[in-house]
Amino acid sequence: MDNDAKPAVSAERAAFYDKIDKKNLTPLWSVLGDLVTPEPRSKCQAYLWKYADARAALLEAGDLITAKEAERRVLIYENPGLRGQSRITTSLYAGLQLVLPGEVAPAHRHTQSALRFVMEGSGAHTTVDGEKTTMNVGDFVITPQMAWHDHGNGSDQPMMWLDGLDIPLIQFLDASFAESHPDDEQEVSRPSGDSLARYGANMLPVDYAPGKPSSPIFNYPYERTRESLEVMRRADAIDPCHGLKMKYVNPNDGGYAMPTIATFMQLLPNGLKTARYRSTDATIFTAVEGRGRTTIDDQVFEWEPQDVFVVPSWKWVSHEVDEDATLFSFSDRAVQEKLGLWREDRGTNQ
Ligand code: 1HN
Repeated sequence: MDNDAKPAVSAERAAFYDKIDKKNLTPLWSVLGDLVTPEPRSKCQAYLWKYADARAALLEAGDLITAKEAERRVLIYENPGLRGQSRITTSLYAGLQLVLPGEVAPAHRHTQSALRFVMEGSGAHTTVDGEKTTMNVGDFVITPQMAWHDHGNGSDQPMMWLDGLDIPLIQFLDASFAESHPDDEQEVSRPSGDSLARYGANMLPVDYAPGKPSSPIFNYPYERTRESLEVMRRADAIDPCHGLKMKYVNPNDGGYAMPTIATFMQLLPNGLKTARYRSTDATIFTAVEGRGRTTIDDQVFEWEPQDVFVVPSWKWVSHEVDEDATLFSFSDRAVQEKLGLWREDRGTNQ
């Protein structure tokens, strides 16, 4: 299993393989080394997309198609190692979405879970299961599986956010269901801020019984996240691999906000150079504040706010900053942990 040599193909074996191929049979010994590898060998590549490039292309798309006609006006971040598959990693999808002033992205729902991470603009909204949430830069908003959701922009500025969905995972499982709402915008049935007040104040309604696998909180505002990190830095030792890193949690059970996608925010204080680290969850990062450099194996990627970069499974990663920086990230760690597959290596044995 840990050597790549395949059994030699004699004329007799080749003839046999051809013969059984017609019956849709294949010898395991020809493919075993690619199926069960001693460690992850991903086609996913380390890569960085400059925000300025993606933003300019998306604004151009804004002149070509409306949000309504497109259903969602999004440019997909396609991993260069996985072109044509609408994937940023093998298990996750990411895109940059634009909603122009006055537009509506019509209501629909699907089995795929989605996150929004706001890149630019303020005052646009998304309505999820009857609650309207206003979005501001750095806010992390979730759309749980089969939750009705539509977006609108009543502000006078273009609104752009990073979408993250578990599309490849659901595709792999052949479990995709989707439907359009009869109306472009669903009816609002709960006041704005209701879910945050009810479930996001370190309390829960006394007789509340969680019924769904995702967090009942739809919007985790950046202001609160940032404040937590700022207070923590006064007392906490800075982790050599992560700086100060928090995970977004589901108040029902302390797990991740969604069953398939884990999300994080970390503060890298000015001057920090993190120790190298690797884990089995390929991770998508975007900077909110500050500039820095991330080394992935031997490649160096320089980033600034709103750039998006991806670290493949089991590649060594370290970050370096010359000013305070905050990084949002997401991965399939939520799935891997449930399956007992997630591994990390803090570099201490090398
Ligand atoms: C979706 O529903 C949204 O609601 C964005 O904003 C991107 C990509 C594929 C499938 C559904 C959204 C999507 C999507």
